[in-house]
Amino acid sequence: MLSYIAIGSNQNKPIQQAEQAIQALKALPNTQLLKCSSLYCSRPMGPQDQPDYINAVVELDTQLSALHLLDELQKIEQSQGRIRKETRWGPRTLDLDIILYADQSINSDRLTIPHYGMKTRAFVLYPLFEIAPHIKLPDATQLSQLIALCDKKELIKTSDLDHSCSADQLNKK
Ligand code: PH2
Ligand code: MG
Ligand code: MG
Repeated sequence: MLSYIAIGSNQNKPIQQAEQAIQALKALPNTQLLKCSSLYCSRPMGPQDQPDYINAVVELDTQLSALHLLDELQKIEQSQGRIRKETRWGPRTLDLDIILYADQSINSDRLTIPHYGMKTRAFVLYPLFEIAPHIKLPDATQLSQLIALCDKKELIKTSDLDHSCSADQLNKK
């Protein structure tokens, strides 16, 4: 099954966290990592008193079920020091979200697929569009339609970070 995973980090060297997560995703059982977007830097959604985020999206081809994949992603989050807190949209060393799993719609206690926020979040849509510009959601919405409606805001590829960027961004390098 093709599945797309959104990676996010804003703690403890986020670029390294994202790169380490990509290596861990490559090593998942019965799974191949087919594509990987650039890393992007963005302002935090939610509480503003937290560092900028690094985000990316990868494409997996996996034989794991969606729930088994979720178990594996949570193991990776934990191995990279994720501590679950009550604060909604608060800082985290690593967040791995299944945004799409084949053409399935899933609504269970543990899993909502497509990911509930993906349709409006630039830091998910643009990295996804980079690696899968022609995909559709289970409800037949084209990704390109969502992109057309979504402001890119201050989403910057980390490879484009330069002297004009904030100290906060440069600290992540
Ligand atoms: N994740 C959050 C909260 N806010 N902001 C950005 N820019 N990127 C994220 O991945 C993100 C966020 C909690 O999951
Ligand atoms: Mg998330
Ligand atoms: Mg999550």
